[in-house]
Amino acid sequence: MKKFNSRICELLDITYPVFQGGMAWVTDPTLAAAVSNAGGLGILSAMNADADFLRSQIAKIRTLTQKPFGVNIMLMSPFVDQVAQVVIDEKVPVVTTGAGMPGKYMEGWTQAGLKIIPVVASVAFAKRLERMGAVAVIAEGAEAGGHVGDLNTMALIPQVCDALSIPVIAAGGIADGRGMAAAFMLGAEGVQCGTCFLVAEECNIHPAYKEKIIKAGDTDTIVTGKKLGHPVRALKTPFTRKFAQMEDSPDVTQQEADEFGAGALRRAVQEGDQQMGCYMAGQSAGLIKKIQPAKDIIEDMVNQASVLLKL
Ligand code: TUI
Repeated sequence: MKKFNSRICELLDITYPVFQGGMAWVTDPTLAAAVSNAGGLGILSAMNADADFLRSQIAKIRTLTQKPFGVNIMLMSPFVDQVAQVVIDEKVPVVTTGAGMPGKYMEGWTQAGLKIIPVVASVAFAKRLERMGAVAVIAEGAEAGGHVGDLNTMALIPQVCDALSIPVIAAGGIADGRGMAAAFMLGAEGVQCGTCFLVAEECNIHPAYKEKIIKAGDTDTIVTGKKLGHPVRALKTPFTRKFAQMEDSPDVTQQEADEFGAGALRRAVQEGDQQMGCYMAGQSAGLIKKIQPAKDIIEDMVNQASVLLKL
């Protein structure tokens, strides 16, 4: 296969410009190392956990791969200050951020020589982070799973590419080589995928979660939390239907919605809870048909994309 014309591969010393998005409760060292060993960038999730948890995850991944890997810092985490220091102490090769503005950490991180790649959902945000020293941005459209912004990938990516000089990685709705090629046509130099890695053999989520992704069709996700809480895309299940009903009710408070949602992702990932689990997934779930090793997911994607892009 010919090489992708991507600054991302040179910048990060990876073979393929394919990131596995950091997903709370999902991306453990086994999955992230499998992706990095296959030539992509595996990304651990600092999620809502403390410094000790992240330190142990980093120690473990270092036993599983010699290749670069990333850590995703979820900026709404109550432990964000702690984990922001851990990535410096551990000299993590790449740090991605999500669900907020990493502004107050940027100076410390860039002075420590870390490569910071924030997730952005708008042009204004992307420009600010370029000025603050981000080496690239991940522009994520609302087709993505989990916490989402307003704009869709098709409109967001070219506008962010036009506004920045640093490379842009596209995310949201990309699960095969067609999506990857389309992202490159829009100006992206890499892709980040989450949903398609949920069904990787090395992904240690409950089998019921994988089965739901494989069975999902095009219209089987919904965004809840637009009125109460934070917008989150997940599979339509009893949990999301109940959450949507609560949002429509004038009597339900933000606190009640938060309490209802607390722990719902963990219940899906670890217990396969059919009633009270929140199965976060992107609109690309309808494209995903089988469980396969992370290496095959990546190679199928880059092979198809390189044919389409005539590389
Ligand atoms: O962060 C994500 N996806 C996530 S985080 C998460 S954990 C969670 N669980 C329940 C409720 C909320 C979060 C699950 N999935 N993706 C990266 C991402 N970041 N997508 C969109 C954004 C984003 C949106 C707005 C980044 C910055 C932003 O700035 C707006 C502002 O002014 O803060």
